[in-house]
Amino acid sequence: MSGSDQGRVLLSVTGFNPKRWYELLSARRTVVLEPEGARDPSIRYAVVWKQKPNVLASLPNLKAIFSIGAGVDHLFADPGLPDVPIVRVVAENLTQYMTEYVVWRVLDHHRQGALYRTQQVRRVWHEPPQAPADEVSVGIMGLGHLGRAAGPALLALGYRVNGWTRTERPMDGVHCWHGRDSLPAFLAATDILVVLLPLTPETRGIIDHKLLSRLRRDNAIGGAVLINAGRGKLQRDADILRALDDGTLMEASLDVFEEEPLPEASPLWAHPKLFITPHAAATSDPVHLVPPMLEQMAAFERGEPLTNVVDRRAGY
Ligand code: NDP
Ligand code: OXD
Repeated sequence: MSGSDQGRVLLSVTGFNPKRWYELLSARRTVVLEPEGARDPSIRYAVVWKQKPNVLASLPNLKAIFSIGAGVDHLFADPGLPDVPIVRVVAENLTQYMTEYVVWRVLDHHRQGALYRTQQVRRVWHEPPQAPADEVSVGIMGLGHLGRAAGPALLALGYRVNGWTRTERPMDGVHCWHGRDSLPAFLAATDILVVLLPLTPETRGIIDHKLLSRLRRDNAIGGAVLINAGRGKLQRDADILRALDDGTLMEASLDVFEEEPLPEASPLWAHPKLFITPHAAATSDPVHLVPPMLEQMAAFERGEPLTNVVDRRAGY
């Protein structure tokens, strides 16, 4: 095999138009879209987001799968996922977007954005008491590529920062806990909870009412806050509503939901204490993500190892 036929790429995407991904990948590879790609023996790589089940299983010479996102739960949902390396997105551009989102939401909750928006609508001129950042503890669940970038940005603003991980991960300036047993202590020291976990069998449904009730409510900002930009199935939407209604949570920001798009009939939309974005915290921009994917394919063909490979046993 030679030229552009060497290592063809299947682009398999649901939920958005992959035109730009197709154009940019085509600069260096022959790209095949479904359904033409099915069973094509010249396909070596698949670039995917929520691919249709069993599509990848039909490719006899697939060598590696590239996830269009940092999260790979969409891949593990496929019963026919082939046993080839999975490369996920780790990119400065995406990390920067997530840091912006986390800082934006933490600041808005801490600086009482919802209250001021309500006051403005009512033309109310009133300055409520304001807690300084160094009296507020932000706890990040998941100090991976995204959490480790958000942490220093929050520290630079003066917040106290806590972190919770699966394995031991010390981090300068951050009070770190790891493992399930330490979760209550981490939550009890946290006013604003930021969730940046991957969705795995261990983390599914972890953000429930019981967990939220362990957050510190007697604090400088007057209550507990949840910010979830990890995955929707980490949380129980109904528990969050209940927590907002019974005062367990003062406010929340959700970027992700159990069902996406969030159904029009969902009561979450209209909740006055909830700030909603449509899974937009850190978008995958093909202009930034396709070049490193193409470079990885070329390096792999030169015999070099792939990077940012998913640990299948851990599930992320
Ligand atoms: P990483 O894999 O780099 O980090 C994951 C972190 O979660 C690690 O610190 C890991 O612990 C921790 N973790 C995993 N499982 C557990 C567990 N059972 N208990 C405690 N901690 C756990 O991922 P990223 O930081 O790159 O991304 C995180 C997630 O963010 C993605 O999986 C995706 O779901 C989501 N995301 C959302 C986006 C959006 O727009 N809303 C955009 C991009 C990503 P340890 O360090 O010990 O391994
Ligand atoms: C991702 C996402 O995982 O956008 O990158 O959700």
